[in-house]
Amino acid sequence: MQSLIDGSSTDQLPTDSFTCWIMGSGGLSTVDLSINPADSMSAAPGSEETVIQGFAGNDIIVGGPGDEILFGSGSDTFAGLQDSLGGKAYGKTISDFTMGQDVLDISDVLQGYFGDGSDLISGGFLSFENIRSNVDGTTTFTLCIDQDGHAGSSYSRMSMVEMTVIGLNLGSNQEDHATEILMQMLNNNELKF
Ligand SMILES: [Ca+2]
Repeated sequence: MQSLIDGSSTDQLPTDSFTCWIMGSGGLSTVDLSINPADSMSAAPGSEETVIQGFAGNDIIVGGPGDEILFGSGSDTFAGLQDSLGGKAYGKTISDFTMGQDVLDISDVLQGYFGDGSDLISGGFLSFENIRSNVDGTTTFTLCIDQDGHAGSSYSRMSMVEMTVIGLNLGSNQEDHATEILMQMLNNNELKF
């Protein structure tokens, strides 16, 4: 950790990080982390993000209130994403969401949703934005959420998490990609709502 000296042209922000290893014994392991990142909101992207990493095995990775990068191996459930909402600098990043393995739990974010998931886009609850294919075959997008959908007026659309996903199969029509992502996640039971 470096010292931050006000007023010097050679100031550098401290760049601490830690890794949280969650080791289970065959079942699910849980951990609740409460993290207050440094107070600067103007630092370069990444420098104020906390990295939370699951271990091999099946973990429930619960985000805290700060800007975080979440990833793990095994079959992981990513939750606690409601803490991304509301003025965070960068929000959450899930860097290795794997189709057929991982689960995104937004059950505590949605308000009053009782559907089967297929109308999450049309109902205005979810939007998949800035979808782009990476050279390594993964897909990256920003998942935005309106907690009570088009019909509710208590919440409006906010960016929730940037996800890089392994194993999506997207067609050639860009306008279909959001629906394709939603349906593939639903078909794999990878969206808990
Ligand atoms: Ca709304």
